[in-house]
Amino acid sequence: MGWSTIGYHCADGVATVTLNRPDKLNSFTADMHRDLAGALDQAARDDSVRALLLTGAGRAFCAGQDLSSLDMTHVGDTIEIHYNALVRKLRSLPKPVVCAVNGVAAGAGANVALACDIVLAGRSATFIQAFCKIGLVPDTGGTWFLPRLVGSARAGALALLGESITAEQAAAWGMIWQVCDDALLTEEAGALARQLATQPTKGLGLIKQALNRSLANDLDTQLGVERELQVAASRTEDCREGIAAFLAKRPPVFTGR
Ligand code: T3D
Repeated sequence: MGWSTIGYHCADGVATVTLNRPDKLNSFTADMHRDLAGALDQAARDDSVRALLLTGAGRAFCAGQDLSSLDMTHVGDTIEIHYNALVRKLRSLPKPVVCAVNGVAAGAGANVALACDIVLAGRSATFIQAFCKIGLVPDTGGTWFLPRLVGSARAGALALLGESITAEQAAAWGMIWQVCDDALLTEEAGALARQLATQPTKGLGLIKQALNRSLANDLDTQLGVERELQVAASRTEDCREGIAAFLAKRPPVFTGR
């Protein structure tokens, strides 16, 4: 597929996407954005892919924008075409996205992780809203995700101070799902993604949609959303299989349809 900055590997229903510029801590260039977008599109199209695992090569997850290739004359375009598009792709992918944060996640790198559905981090990983240190504003959804995940007080301090927090702190604050020993991160994140890949994929995609929409809705509107999405879920083959298996007291076999 010719993606020089991204690793892409499919097995057991899981597409593993690896940010692969380890010498520059997997920081984003325009090429890496294009490669990552291509990989996400490929995973979205491929029905045999039923979960996605995003991680980084080497000692970092991602250090955000590659500052040596930042184009100061087209910042708005870069944000819209690359970073905003990436967040939208991750959020709207109708399959679960697990993020394995294997090291430092800084700037847009931290917020890419927060845009994923379930975030695991190695114990030595750190999260840094590095933007304020160079006179920039958190992007890649950071100002939207952070207050919702950790509350305004912590979001404010993280964004204004740009201090590094540990994976354990991030988990304690509800910013991420779990911390794993570094040596076990790949195995545990892989097992989680493989488990998700055996589940009712369409139903999981609809759950993502419901949670995304809830963040902008009042309760009454959201009850309507749940009704709409439950009707869609109830019409899937996997829903029929789940109920039949329960009633027959046997394990379900979900196909993702
Ligand atoms: O238009 C637009 O694109 C705007 C969008 C902006 C989105 C953003 O993400 S802005 C925020 C950009 N990111 C940062 O400000 C973080 C910069 N990096 C760091 O603060 C530190 O590197 C880390 C805290 C992430 C890690 O520190 P440390 O001490 O573990 O590693 P290091 O020695 O600083 O970095 C190792 C190498 O990676 C080094 O290269 P060298 O000297 O070995 O050749 C370093 O320059 C390079 N590197 C790290 N981060 C970046 C980078 N190179 C380019 N861009 C980076 N972001």
